Amino acid sequence: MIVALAGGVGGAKLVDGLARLLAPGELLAVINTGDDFEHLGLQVCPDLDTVMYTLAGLANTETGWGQAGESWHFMQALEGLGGETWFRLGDRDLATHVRRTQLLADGRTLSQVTRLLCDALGVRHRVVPMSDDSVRTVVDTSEGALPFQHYFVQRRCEPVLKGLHFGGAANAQPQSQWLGALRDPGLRAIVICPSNPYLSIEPMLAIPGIREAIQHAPAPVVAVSPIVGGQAIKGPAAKIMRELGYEPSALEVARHYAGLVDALVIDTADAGAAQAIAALGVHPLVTGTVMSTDAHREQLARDLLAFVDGRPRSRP
Ligand code: FO1
Repeated sequence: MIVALAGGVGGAKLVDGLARLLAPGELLAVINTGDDFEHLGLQVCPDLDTVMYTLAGLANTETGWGQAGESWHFMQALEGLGGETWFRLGDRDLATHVRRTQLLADGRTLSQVTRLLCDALGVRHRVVPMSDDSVRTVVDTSEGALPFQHYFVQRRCEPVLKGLHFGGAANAQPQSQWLGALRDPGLRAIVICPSNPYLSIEPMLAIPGIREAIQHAPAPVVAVSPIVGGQAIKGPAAKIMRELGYEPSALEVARHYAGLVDALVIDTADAGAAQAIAALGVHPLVTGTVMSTDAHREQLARDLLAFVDGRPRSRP
């Protein structure tokens, strides 16, 4: 079993690459829910939806969120009624939020709802939230504390980021399949996908018991750097790293994950950092990590699986 931790568009692409190589029973995609929020009375789960739409072949690859080929009648009509339209909800995407909100209101867990939505969209691989409990990322900025989507979308990440906290994480239980997989002797590897370490992966690690479960897992842990050549492929990772006082580089990502991972996959553009990364006790795996095509997604997944199968865990 491969357990892949992901959030956002970069993570979804690697999950897709892994899903193209692995049978549904061989992959568990665990998704960040810190970005979730209630909006217009709807429960919105952006990272779960990005992965689900990506695996269903419905994702809008230009924006990295929502569905391709959307219509926007709901947004236009809502604007005419004076409603909030800063968070763009396409007509098909809206159906997902309405259906999820209804199923949750009927008492189902987020895991059960996600499975029902995946089944309806023909997604056979397992996609689960990091927890069925509420965890909400709050961004401490120069303008005070902002709920994640207000920072990320409404303010377009402009306020200077001072810090992050994950409301509810301390009382959240890890999703049951995830915890079980981390303890399973048949675990093949844990993959930390090229998502924003601070925004998408940290909320998962903030859930009690998760860091320890990963550290004691009977399999190699490999992360993929979301920073290539000092830049994030998409999203505010580089800006956030600078505002947190870190230089946006693959080496800094290695420092961030050192102690938790056996290896870090870096792009050929960052091959010069390999020695310094190795000096941290993190094995550098240099390959192409920019996934512009489906073939790139599959190739990165293939390189990663070849690496993990050839290398037992080496962390202390
Ligand atoms: N991101 C934006 O920058 N603008 C939007 O209007 C927007 C709408 C949206 C609707 C549904 C959804 O699932 C995601 C949406 N996102 C939007 C992206 C979202 O903020 C991010 O995907 C994650 O929260 C960060 O990875």
